[in-house]
Order: sequence, then structure tokens, then C-alpha cells
Amino acid sequence: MRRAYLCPPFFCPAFIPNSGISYNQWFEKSLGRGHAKLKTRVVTATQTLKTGPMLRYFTAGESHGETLVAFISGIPAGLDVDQQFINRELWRRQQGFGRGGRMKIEKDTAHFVSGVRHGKTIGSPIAILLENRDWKNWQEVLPVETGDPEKHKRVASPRPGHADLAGALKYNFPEARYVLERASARESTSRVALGALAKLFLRGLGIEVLSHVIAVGKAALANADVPWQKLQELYGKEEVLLNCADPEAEARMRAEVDHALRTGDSVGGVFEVVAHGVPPGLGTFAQWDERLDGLLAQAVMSLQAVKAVEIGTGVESALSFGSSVHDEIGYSRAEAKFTGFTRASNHAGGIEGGISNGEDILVRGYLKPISTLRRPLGSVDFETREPVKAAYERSDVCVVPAAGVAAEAMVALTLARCALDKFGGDSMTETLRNFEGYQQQLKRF
Ligand code: EPS
Repeated sequence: MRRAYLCPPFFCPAFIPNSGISYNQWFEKSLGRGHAKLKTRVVTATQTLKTGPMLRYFTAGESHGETLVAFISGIPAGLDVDQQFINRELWRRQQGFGRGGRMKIEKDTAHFVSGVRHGKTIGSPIAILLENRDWKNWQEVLPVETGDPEKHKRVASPRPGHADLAGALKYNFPEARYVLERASARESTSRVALGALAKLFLRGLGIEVLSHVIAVGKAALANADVPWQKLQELYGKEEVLLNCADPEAEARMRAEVDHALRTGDSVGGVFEVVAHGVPPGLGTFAQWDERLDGLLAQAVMSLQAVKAVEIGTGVESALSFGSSVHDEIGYSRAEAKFTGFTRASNHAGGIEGGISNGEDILVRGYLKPISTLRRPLGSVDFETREPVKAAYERSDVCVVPAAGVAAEAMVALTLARCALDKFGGDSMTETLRNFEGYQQQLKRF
């Protein structure tokens, strides 16, 4: 835990065995008083290495297993858990034109089994179960017990682009069934449940996270600079087509999906996640693995089918001159939110030097087309090694809007982690008091 600001001046009162002096006295003697700052840093670094970030989370579960499991530890006590909001987030991930037959079976809802009582977090680890309704169709095929091997459904030929081949080689499986069970994007359901909790936490700090689609195949939004209010309108919709802010571009995107549907193909695209109301100061350049851009890139890249991540207009910036890339700085007391500093643009995507700078954080994810094709590509039979077509059972054709929702969750979890590392707190009262103190410090800057 990075809680340097909580370190007392005498940080290590324990005595060195058989010496008669404490570690602290030894430190004072050997380094002198001038090194107080160094001591604090040593302690902070040691604590970070020992315990890692305050917020930790894991998922478990397979695509056709009984249930998915999501686990999170480190959310302060006293956070209101709005289950309706969490289930709506899960619903949002299931939407979008181009989703396959599986989504007609599933209706994802979060079932809390620990860490929440009387509608609030209690500071203990939170575990959530998310039922796979399809499980009943797979109980005999994929039993936990030995079961009847005759009923097992092999995935006989690996799909190019999927984890099938690399996974089978790595885990020494003769075919790819168990590989795709865990590699499947079904797992992102758990992340959305955890991300929804992170969003509820961030809401207390005035931070919100939403997404929109900026390209499907070759159909792209002409101007991706979409105002926050427009994203809120998109979020409020009860019917999701491709989650694009411009109806004309969305119609072109739909035509791309239609084409893929007709031809037995699949199509990828680009989503953008926007985090609004983020204070300056989350993340740091002080250590490579604490940079906010690096943490966000890993979080979003870890989603199934994401092959590239961009912060702000990073790709275009690499091809431009500095004068047209960097966001000029102004100052206006009237526009003060956290500070009075203003920016003429936001090409940096709200992050400079690995630290949030107070502007909206913009993270784009580039999604490859789904690797399960109705008109499969060439592959090899695992058993005979003869050329065959890759396996096909059923699949989505386009999941760009759904991936955007999963990426919102990953961005929210990353921001919540950085906020907790900075502000600490075992209860929401404590976290919010620390946050309030920091806001006052920014105002006085
Ligand atoms: C997926 C294959 C499909 C998708 C699945 C991801 O599942 P199935 O094989 O059961 O038809 O629908 O995505 C989800 C189940 C989901 O909830 O997003 C894959 O192989 O990655």
C-alpha cells in the first residue's frame, strides 16, 4: 500500500535483536537526520513491493461452466452497492448488432455472496457469482466429475487467431476444448461486474466512465471528438445498435456487419473509453509500473481480441509535428474545476508523464475481427495433422460495442486502483475526507 503520507516520523520502532537500539535509531545514526525523506521513500517502496496495490481483483469460470466468479478486495467499507446499476452494466455488455445466438440464452445478473450487507460494502473481500444459463446444455459434455468420455465434444482443429493452438501446446491438451472455455470473451462478464463496483466507487469522487464506437471495419466516425453529454445520451438508450454517437456513421457500420453476416465472415473495429471528472495526480512517473498510461494500456489490452491500445490521439500524433500535437496551457479562475489551468485541446488523452492532468482520459482499443468464422479458414486436424477447415460451432460476428463496455470496466478498475493508492481509506468516509483534502490543496496551488 502506498501510504507514505500516513508514515509516522519514527517509522520502525522495533528493536534490532541483541543490540539495544531500534531499527529507527540505527537509521538515524547511520544516515543522519537529513535523510528522513529517503527513509520514507524506502518504507513506501518496501510496502509497495510487499503488498501491491490496495485494490486487487481476479476472475474465474469457463464459458460453458456452471458459473463465472468475480472477486475483488480493497473496496472501502460503506460504499452503496446499487445492484440495478450493476445488472444494467451487464446488460449493456450483452448488446450490439452482430451478437450471436449465445446472447439469446444468457441474461447476466450479479449474485453477491460476500462483502456486502444491507446494501453496502463492509470492507471484506467481495465475491460475485454470474450464472451461465447455457450450462444446462453442457453439463454432460463438460462435467466437473469424470463423466462419460463418449459425450465429450472435441474442438478438433484450431481456429487461426484464437487461443486454440497456442493454448493446446502450452497446457499439453490433445485438442482445444478446455482452451477456448477459459480464453472465451465470456470471461469479460466478470470484469464488467467488478468494473461496475469500481464505477460506483469512482462516482463518489465525481469520476464517470463511458464508451462509444468509432469504427467498425472500414466504416469510421468522421469526427471522434464526441461531447460528454452525447455519450451520456448513448448510455441512456434502451436499444443498442453499434453504440456510435452519429446515426449516419452507425448506418455505415451496420452495413459492414451485414456484409460479414452474409458472407460468413467477422469484423473488428475501434472503441473509445472516456473517463470524465478525473482529478490531476492519478498515476506517477516515479516508477515505470505505476504510470497511469501503462496501467491502462495493460488493462485494456488484456481484453479478448484487443490488438492495440491508444491513449488520446497517440497514433496520429506520432505522424505529426509537435506544434500540432501538444495541448496548449491557459489559466482561467472562472473555469476552475480542480484547478484554474485549462487546455486548448486534449491530444494527450488526459495523461502527461504517466499522470492524469485533469482533462478527460481517452483510451482507444483496436479489436481484431472475431476468430470463429462461419466460413472457416484453413487449419490442421489435431489428431491426423491433415489439412482441414478450422472448427465452427456458433459465434458472434461483431462485438465492438460489447468490448467497449468491458473496456470501461477495465478503465474504471484501473482508476479506482490508482485513486485508492493515492487517497487510501478503509471506509468511504476516510477515502472521501482524504480526497477532499487533496482537492483543497489543488485549489490553493
Ligand atoms: C466466444 C464464443 C461465443 C460467444 C462468447 C465468446 O460463445 P459460444 O461458444 O457459447 O457461442 O458468444 O461470448 C460470450 C459468451 C459472451 O458472453 O460474451 C469465444 O469463443 O470467445
